[in-house]
Amino acid sequence: MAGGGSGSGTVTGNGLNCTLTAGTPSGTCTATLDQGTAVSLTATATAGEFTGWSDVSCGTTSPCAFTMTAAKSLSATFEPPTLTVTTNADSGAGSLRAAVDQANTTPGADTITIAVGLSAITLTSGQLDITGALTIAGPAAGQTIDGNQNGRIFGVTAANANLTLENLTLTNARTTAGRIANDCSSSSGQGGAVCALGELTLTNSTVADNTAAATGGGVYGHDTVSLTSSILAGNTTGGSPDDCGMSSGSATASTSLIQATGACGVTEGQNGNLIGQDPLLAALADNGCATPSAGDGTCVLTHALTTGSPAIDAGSNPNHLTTDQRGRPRVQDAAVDMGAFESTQLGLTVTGGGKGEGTVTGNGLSCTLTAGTPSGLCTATLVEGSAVSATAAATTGSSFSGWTDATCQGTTNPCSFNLSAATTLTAAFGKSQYDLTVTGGGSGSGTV
Ligand SMILES: [Ca+2]
Ligand SMILES: [Ca+2]
Repeated sequence: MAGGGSGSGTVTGNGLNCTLTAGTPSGTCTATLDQGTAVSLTATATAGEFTGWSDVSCGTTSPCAFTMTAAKSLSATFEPPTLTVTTNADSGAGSLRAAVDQANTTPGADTITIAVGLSAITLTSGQLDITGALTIAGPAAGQTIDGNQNGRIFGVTAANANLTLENLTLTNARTTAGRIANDCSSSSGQGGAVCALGELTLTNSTVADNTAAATGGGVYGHDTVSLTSSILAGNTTGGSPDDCGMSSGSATASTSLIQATGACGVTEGQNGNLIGQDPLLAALADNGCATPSAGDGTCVLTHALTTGSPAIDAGSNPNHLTTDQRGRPRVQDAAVDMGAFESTQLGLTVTGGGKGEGTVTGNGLSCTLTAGTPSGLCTATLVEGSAVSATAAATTGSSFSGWTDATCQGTTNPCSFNLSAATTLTAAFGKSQYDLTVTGGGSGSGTV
């Protein structure tokens, strides 16, 4: 017998009692049988599922039955259990904590996927210990994991374990203990959101607004830390910016942004990295999503990129994700954005009306309208959801007649709204009008 797949199981029958663990056989995996023996082999998954025999005549049928007519080698493939998070509860069936526990006790590498339609997962009973090889990702959408100011989010507590995070936001985690060398248990304080004794890989993820008491406000690595198209920003230690720390060595990063300078030894400009720049993340909020929660209609909470963020269109998409963590298209505008959130750029355009002259300013606009003809900065590109505040002001000799578009009407300034689609504003200015009166003097008569 031989094995395939990354799961585990047993094959029994005709004297065989073979255990297959991630493709490696142990136990009694060979039997010597007489010509013409009727063989019947049963495959049983230890965890996960049996996905088939190498012998096409048996396919996925168990037991696999055949007659010995020659030496025969057969392999059985087992895949690990599918671990899907179906609730945003801290613990219990379908929770991320339960999935991590199952991954830890299942031999071999595991992948946890998170169902769509969950609002943020908020941890209320402390960090999730990782003791094996684990990937946490969303099948179609990512997720936000909120540390609730109540401990770290992930502790990779075994040096031979590793953790890969894809399309996730980690926020609001806080450690309060001091640094303990080579310890990522909840007793130690290095790494506000993640402390990893083993390898840590972040792809298309955002780690923001976490706090460590010791060092590495966002993440702390003892082995290797690899960042791809990810954002570490707004994380602190002792009130000072501190996004990334390592016990030794340096992180590898590409198309990633780390706000704190010097973090993890990554330098500005290499591999498309942006170091020491503010990604202009908005506060954690419901920024809409493709699949709101069936329960209360809310969406996963996200840190939106705001207008002018250097992370916009500066990322990469190594896993060919089709959606961001809101379930919106992962690639919008020129390229994928860094981090877990993909922004949508919308145009804001100003046109004029009337015979007079005036200006419209705000949100990067500096537009002059002369008898309805625009000049200057009359278009701006803003992130969807931006708060627009545009002010119309007449120049001397003109008066503001009002906004005359679908979004704003009347003479109220500023014209304020949240940008949800490409929008054109129209400001009308009239020429001032003055009374000219002629009166007469003397006792004669004439014309003017
Ligand atoms: Ca495992
Ligand atoms: Ca983009």
